[in-house]
Order: sequence, then structure tokens, then C-alpha cells
Amino acid sequence: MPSRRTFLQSSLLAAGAAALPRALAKTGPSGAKVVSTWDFGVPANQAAWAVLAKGGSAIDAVEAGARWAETGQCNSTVGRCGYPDRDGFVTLDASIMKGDGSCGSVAALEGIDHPITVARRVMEKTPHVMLVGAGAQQFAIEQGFKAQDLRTPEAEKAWKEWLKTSKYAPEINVEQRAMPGNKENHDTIGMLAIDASGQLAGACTTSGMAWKMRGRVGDSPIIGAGLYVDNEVGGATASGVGEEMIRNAASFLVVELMRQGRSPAEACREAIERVVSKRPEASKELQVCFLAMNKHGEVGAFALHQGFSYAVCDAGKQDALLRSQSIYTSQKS
Ligand code: SD4
Repeated sequence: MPSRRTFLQSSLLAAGAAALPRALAKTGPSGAKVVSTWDFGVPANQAAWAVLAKGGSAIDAVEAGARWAETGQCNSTVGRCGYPDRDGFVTLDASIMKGDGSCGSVAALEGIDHPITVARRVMEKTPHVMLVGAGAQQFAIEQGFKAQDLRTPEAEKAWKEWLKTSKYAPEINVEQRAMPGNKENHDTIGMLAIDASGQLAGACTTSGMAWKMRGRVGDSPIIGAGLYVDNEVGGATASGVGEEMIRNAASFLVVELMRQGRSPAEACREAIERVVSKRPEASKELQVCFLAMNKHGEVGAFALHQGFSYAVCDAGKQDALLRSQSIYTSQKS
């Protein structure tokens, strides 16, 4: 097993993000860190780091990072520009959680461009944890959000193309196909942060699987499946085909494995092995990815199939992009 340092160095990818503003480089509290899924985690982390570097809280940081992913880019898998369900509706899922156990989420939310902030309002302004569908939208509007049509012309075109076959068959790493001209296969953003005072928080936001059935909810808004955070241990988040995360209470599982003494990488690997052991045949055809950080700021990831990347940002380096190890090393075995 390579040391963490060796692993990080050997798996560093060419930084895909724009150069950092000079003011951000090598500044910020030394204990603070933010990590997130896929290539677009690099710029999303930087949006979160802008909060942490000023001594801001982990919860404010992950909300800022997730908000960037929801509108700052347009990639068919998160927030605005997300691909619709099979009936043509863009429906968004998001969750947010603090290390003290506070949490909030929204599922199947339509017409609201910042589901992560609605999830935070559920956490802070209601006695509930989760609001779904029309009720979630009603709450968002009461909170001052504007309902709008989130379906882009590109998403509409892709949906009409999909209707020709109407075949629901998620592809590994590209289940929600990148827009024409967008070469990245990035996906749902899951983000974990630790702030200067040692508090942890996480966020997860997505438009879910493209062409899903109307009413389908994935793992991302389900506390314990797509996201789980505990100040006493650490946090975990997931990307990939959410049904597998729900079946295995996967992010909770990763955190509990860390509680039992596993490193973040070991915990992610063991959780992936659990997914495989439950459905070995299905596991060959779909992607599942975990990212975890413990309370000491150690980071690890593991995926079912190769191709999962994750971004790490702290006072020393704000644009690290790493490649996760995986069970299967070719996309289909
Ligand atoms: C879902 N986990 O809705 C999300 C989608 C995703 O890679 O992460 N795809 O199931």
C-alpha cells in the first residue's frame, strides 16, 4: 500500500481548472480542507475555499461549492442544464449535512436553480429533514426562490434524441452524456469540508440519472446514502447509480467503517466490495464511487470502475485532481 503522500503524488492529474486567483494561493487556515467528486470538483472546491480561507464555516463552504456546480457550469448532471427524466421534466435532488447531525434535503424538486440552498433552508427553517416534489417547490417559493424553466435547448434536444429509442441503460461514467463539445464525464457533485475549528460538513447535488422514471429519487438527497457526516469520525459522499448507494446505506457505511478504524481509502474500498458482493453481475455494468475524509483531514476514494476523479483543496494546494483506484480497471469486464 503506498503511503498517502506517495499515492497523492503519483496519482496527480494535470490540473484541469483555470489558474487560481493569486490572493487565494497558499493562504487560509492550515487545518481546513475541502474535497469533491469528479473533475469539476476543482473549480467547485475553489468556490468553497474562498469561504474557508477567510475562516468561514464548513457548512457555508460546501453550500458555496455546491452552488457553483449548480449554476457556474452547464454539464447535464447538476442543477441548471441537468438532463430531464423520461417525460421531459428536470427534477433535482440535493442534501446538506453538518458534523453535529443537522441535515436537510430536497428531492424531485422542479424549476428551482439552487436545490442545495433549499436543502439548507429545510435544515435550518423547518422541523423536517426532507421535502419532495411540489411541496419542496412550494417551500422554495415561500423562501423567495423564483420558479423557472431549467430545461435548456441542449437538454431538450438530447431528450428528443433519447425518445427515439427510450432505452434506459446508464453507461459507466457517462450515464448522463456530456453536452456536445463538453468532453468531461463529470457527474453529481459530492463535497466534504473541514473548517479551521475542526467542524465538518458535506453537500451533494444532482439532476439524477438522465431519463429516469418520473418520480425517481436517487441517493444524493438521502442522508446516509449519498452523504453522511459525523464530527466524531468524518464524512463520506457518493456518485454513480444511486440505487446501489440506497440499497447499501453506503455513505453511512463508509463513515461507520472509518469509525471502526479504517482509513478513508480502506473504508471506501470495503463499501465498494459490499456493493459487488450484493449484486456481482449488475456491478459489472454500472459505476459506483465513494469519496471520504476523516476528521483529521485524511482523504480517500474508491470506485467500482476506473474513471472516477476527485479534487482536493487545502492551504497548500487548491487545484489537486486525483484519480481513484477501482475494482475493475477496464470499463467493462
Ligand atoms: C443518482 N447518484 O441520482 C446520482 C447520479 C450520479 O453518477 O451520481 N451519477 O443516482
